[in-house]
Amino acid sequence: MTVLLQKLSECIEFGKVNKAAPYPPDRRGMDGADEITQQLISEGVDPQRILTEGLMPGMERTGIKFRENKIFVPQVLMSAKAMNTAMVHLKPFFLSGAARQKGTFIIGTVEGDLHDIGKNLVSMMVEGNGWKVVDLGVDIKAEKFIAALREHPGAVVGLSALLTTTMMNMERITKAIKAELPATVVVVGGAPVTASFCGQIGADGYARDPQGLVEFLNNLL
Ligand code: B1M
Repeated sequence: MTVLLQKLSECIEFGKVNKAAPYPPDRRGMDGADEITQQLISEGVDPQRILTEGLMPGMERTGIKFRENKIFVPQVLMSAKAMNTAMVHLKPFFLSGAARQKGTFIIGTVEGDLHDIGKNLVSMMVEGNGWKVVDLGVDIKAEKFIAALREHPGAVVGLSALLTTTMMNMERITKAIKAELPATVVVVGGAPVTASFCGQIGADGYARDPQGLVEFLNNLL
């Protein structure tokens, strides 16, 4: 079973979705995340173990390689696709409460900003690391973040911005969230955002990339 979990983590790392998938070429015809996850479930392996010993280590290696520029966006997307395929089989267990997630992370691209490629990558990596992700989408105003927080008390909030103009909206959103729900942890990121900007606007954390965000979130636990 340990061997299968190891194989599953490699499917995530190398983006092997299922047996029929032609990618990556050196794994053509081999079982992918889809088949291996189903096999593990049918053998009675705890879904929590499948997540923490199979999926998460694979996604973590992907995050580290992406940070080190050893792989690029398309490879991360393939890892995320493999991850999502496996999660389809695990979700019923999480929804029924048979398996635990680390916490809830609410993310959105801030008001005025329509860029979502990086935000989606971040969402997938955080989900792949065992967090429940509530992705609000793009052009999100403070009120929508606050409404989501009321629905998911105690969640961490992530704000993404890609424009030097819209990053300014992060301050208003952070302040509005803190005014309503002061204990909320707010983390910011996106190409123009910096750690010093994060400090200036009163956010709690800055992450440069998905792996940095995962590390920030895991440090909160
Ligand atoms: Co626009 N765009 N764009 N764009 N766009 C940029 C950002 C720009 C740098 C291009 C340029 O001029 N060189 C420029 C911004 C300049 C600035 O503000 N200084 C720009 C502009 C000006 C605009 C418009 C204003 C253009 C116009 O209409 N005149 C317009 C704005 C629309 C709006 O948002 N209101 C616009 C529109 C668009 C498209 C719709 C065409 C499209 C977006 C499609 C989409 O997202 N669905 C688009 C794109 C694709 C880009 C570029 C080319 C690529 C952005 C991207 O996806 N990068 C971009 C130029 C560039 O970067 N080369 C550009 C890949 C992605 C993986 O990286 O998003 O940085 P990134 O995410 C990273 C990190 O930043 C981090 O992790 C991710 C993965 O590593 N990260 C977080 C992101 N969010 C995080 C949150 C975290 C932590 C980490 O914690 C919460």
